[in-house]
Amino acid sequence: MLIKFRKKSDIKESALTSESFYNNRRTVIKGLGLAALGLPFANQAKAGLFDLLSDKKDDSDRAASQFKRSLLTYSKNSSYQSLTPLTPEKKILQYNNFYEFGTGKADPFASSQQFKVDPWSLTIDGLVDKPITLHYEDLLKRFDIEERLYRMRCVEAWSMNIPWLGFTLASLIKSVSPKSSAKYVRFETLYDPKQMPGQASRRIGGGIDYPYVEGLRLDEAMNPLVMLSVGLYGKTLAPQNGAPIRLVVPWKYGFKGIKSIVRITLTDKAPLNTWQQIASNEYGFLANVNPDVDHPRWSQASERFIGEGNLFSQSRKATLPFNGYQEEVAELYKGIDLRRYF
Ligand SMILES: Nc1nc2c(c(=O)[nH]1)N[C@H]1C(S)=C(S)[C@@H](COP(=O)(O)O)O[C@H]1N2
Ligand SMILES: [Mo]
Repeated sequence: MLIKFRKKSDIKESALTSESFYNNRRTVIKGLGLAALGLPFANQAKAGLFDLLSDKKDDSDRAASQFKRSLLTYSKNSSYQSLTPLTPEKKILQYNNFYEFGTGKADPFASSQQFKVDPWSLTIDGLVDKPITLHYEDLLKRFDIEERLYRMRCVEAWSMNIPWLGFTLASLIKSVSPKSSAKYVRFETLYDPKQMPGQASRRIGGGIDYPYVEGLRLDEAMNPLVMLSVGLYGKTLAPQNGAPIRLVVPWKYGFKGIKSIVRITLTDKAPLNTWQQIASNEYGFLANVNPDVDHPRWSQASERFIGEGNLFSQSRKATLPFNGYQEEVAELYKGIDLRRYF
């Protein structure tokens, strides 16, 4: 994906490039290289790739060194249970974008298994009457956790169906009593270069200025589809998926789903989100899934669905307006030119 990052002009050329054979080949080479050196995560990096190519079964060595996920108690939200087929758990865990842990799809799994999520503090502040800081236990206990099956569509034109566990962002925002001047919500990922190799090195982290930032309009944030997720497939999140808490906005491109959040700030100005900052001609603020507006370097009309089967047997399907959530959200964008505000 991103190889060398020196100047801003390089970033525009190669940032968030469609995952490609080039990228996969590079991962193979890297995986084998690590194995040859006998580095601790060599097997993980290599296994992650082999799994994608061959659907190989888990090996217990690797399982033992993995981050431990706990079972969660939750209810199934009956309005969002019918999505099929689900993406296999293993692929959700091993094919990721989380540049703080490296830009390759297998990097986040390979280099995040020692990530510390407890203790954790999430602060909600800004234009609110009752700012609060939630600790790790509060994230899992303060709100009733429900399961919803959602489509996820990455801007790179691949997609997954994921059984998320979490609660609505609206319930959290209501609990802090927003002031009438609040118009936007700004989200920020943990900044901890000691734990996140991509923050310590611009090469590893794809040339991004960290911390990763995202944003929503307040009315978007209050839409009942928007979740703060604390888990998937019945268990707490793994680091590579954004443990302990990440955003899920199913009608927007995946990069809006900011991971490992430490701060949520209500503001009166639109936050400059990370990918817009890197290449505003390619990635906007709204970032609604839209098959009619192509990325400058590739079509957004269809997507590769990651399901059972390997890289070579996965098929393409048509991309849906608002990723299939048109009925719930089209109203939010009435009168807005979605070609201009992409
Ligand atoms: N902090 C942070 N959040 C992030 C990213 C990232 O690099 N850093 N990548 C985004 C992108 S591009 C996508 S597609 C999704 C991927 O989520 P997943 O790996 O859990 O499927 O996370 C998003 N959230
Ligand atoms: Mo993405």
